[in-house]
Amino acid sequence: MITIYDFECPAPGFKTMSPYVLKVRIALNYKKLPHRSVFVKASELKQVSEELGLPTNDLDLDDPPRHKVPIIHDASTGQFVSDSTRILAYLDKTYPQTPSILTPGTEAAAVAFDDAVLANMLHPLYPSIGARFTRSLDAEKTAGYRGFMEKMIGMTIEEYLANPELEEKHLKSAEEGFGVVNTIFKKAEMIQGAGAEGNGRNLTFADVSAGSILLYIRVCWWDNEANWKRLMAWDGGRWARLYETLLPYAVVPEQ
Ligand SMILES: N[C@@H](CCC(=O)N[C@@H](CS)C(=O)NCC(=O)O)C(=O)O
Repeated sequence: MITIYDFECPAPGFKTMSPYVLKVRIALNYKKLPHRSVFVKASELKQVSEELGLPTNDLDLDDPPRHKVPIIHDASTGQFVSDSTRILAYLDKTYPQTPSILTPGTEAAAVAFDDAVLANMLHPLYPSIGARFTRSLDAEKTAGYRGFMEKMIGMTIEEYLANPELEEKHLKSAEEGFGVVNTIFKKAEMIQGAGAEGNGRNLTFADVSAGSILLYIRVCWWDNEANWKRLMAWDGGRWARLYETLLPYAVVPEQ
């Protein structure tokens, strides 16, 4: 049995939200590997990790390294593995009878693609998703998050949301950023040949990487249908199709 450590998700109707944990959840469900989830409050992660003896994430090169989610414990090998991309590689290697996601030898390409997704799809939207997520949930549930967001956008959440031109500017630059990643997918599909996009083929690392960001944005905009509908129409509906493909794999199994 594999145990996956995750943050408690405060948005009503959703159980999980971290884009990095979602990458691993998608892989576990896609591979049909039995697993259980342990949910930890973000504010308690360090203390809980130290109590449970979970290692820090060394791959992010933080100085000093920090405890992060996702991290898994695999009872069948006794191993702890941190960092979403390394976990995907571990699952492919340890369970070779399951469909693979990260082709050996393509780790550098995977890291570069992940970086492109974060820079172009997530970062331009941070102020909007952060502000709306924090505004719509009670202060206790988002403790620590408000201060972080306000420092990043340089004003209070209320000031940001009272200024629709600012959010419009961020949505426009996100649309451009999504366009950059759309072009990467399009070129890959041209190389792969006809029928490369869609449900008919196996999931790729790129699907999981970009899709986990979509699932995260959906949770952050949980009460903001208008922005979500707008995003779903970008790039000829590519993101709507990817979201629909990945949604079934984002489930948290009952335990
Ligand atoms: N590169 C890591 C990033 C993990 C990450 O940043 N996780 C966040 C949650 S979304 C976290 O645990 N943050 C705690 C911290 O930064 O102290 C991965 O892909 O797993």
